[in-house]
Amino acid sequence: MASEDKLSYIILGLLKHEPLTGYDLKKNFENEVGEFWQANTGQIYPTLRKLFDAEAVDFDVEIVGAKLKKKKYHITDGGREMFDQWIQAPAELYAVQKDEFMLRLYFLKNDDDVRIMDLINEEIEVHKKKLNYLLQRQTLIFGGADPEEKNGHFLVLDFAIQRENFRLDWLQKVKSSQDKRES
Ligand code: FER
Repeated sequence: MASEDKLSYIILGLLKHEPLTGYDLKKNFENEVGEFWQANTGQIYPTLRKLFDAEAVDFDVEIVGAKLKKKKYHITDGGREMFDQWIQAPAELYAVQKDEFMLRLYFLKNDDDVRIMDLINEEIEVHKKKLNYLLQRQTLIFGGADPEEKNGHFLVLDFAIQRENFRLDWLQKVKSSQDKRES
C-alpha cells in the first residue's frame, strides 16, 4: 500500500471514534497518532475531499456563531469497510524507520573522533526526556498500573517505553566503556 494513502486510514480511524471537523482532525492527529507516525497534515483537506468523493465520509454543516459554518465529518458504512480492510490487510515489510542519530553516528568513521561521545551524550539526554514524557503519558492515559485489558494504544505506548529503555541502556553502556578507555 502506498505510504501517501495512510492519511486516509488515519482520518477514518479518528472519525470511527467521533465526528470531527478538519481542524479537529489536525489537532487529534498532532496530539496522538503524530507522536509515532509522521504524515503531512497539509494533506488533510484534500484527503477529506477524496474520502468524500469515495463516499467513505460525509459531513454535516454546523453553524458556529453568527455566520461561521463548519463541516463536521463522520464516517460512513463504506468508510468503516475501507478501514477494516486496511486493518486486516497482510503485513508487508514496512519501510525502514528513519533515525538521524544512527545516520550521524554511521558517518563518524574515525574511532577517536570526540564527536562520537558528544553525540552519545546528547542522545542520552534526549532519550531520558522522551522516556519521562512517555511514562507521564502512560500514567495520564492509563493510570500508571498495568491494565488487564491491553488495547492497541496501550501496547504502542508500552513498546515505545521499552524501546526508550533499551536505547538508553545501550547508550549508557557505550558511554561507560568509553569512560573506562579514558581512565
Ligand atoms: C502516545 C504518546 C506517545 C502514544 C504514542 C507515543 C500511541 C509515542 C510513541 C513512539 O515514540 O513510538 O499517547 O500513543
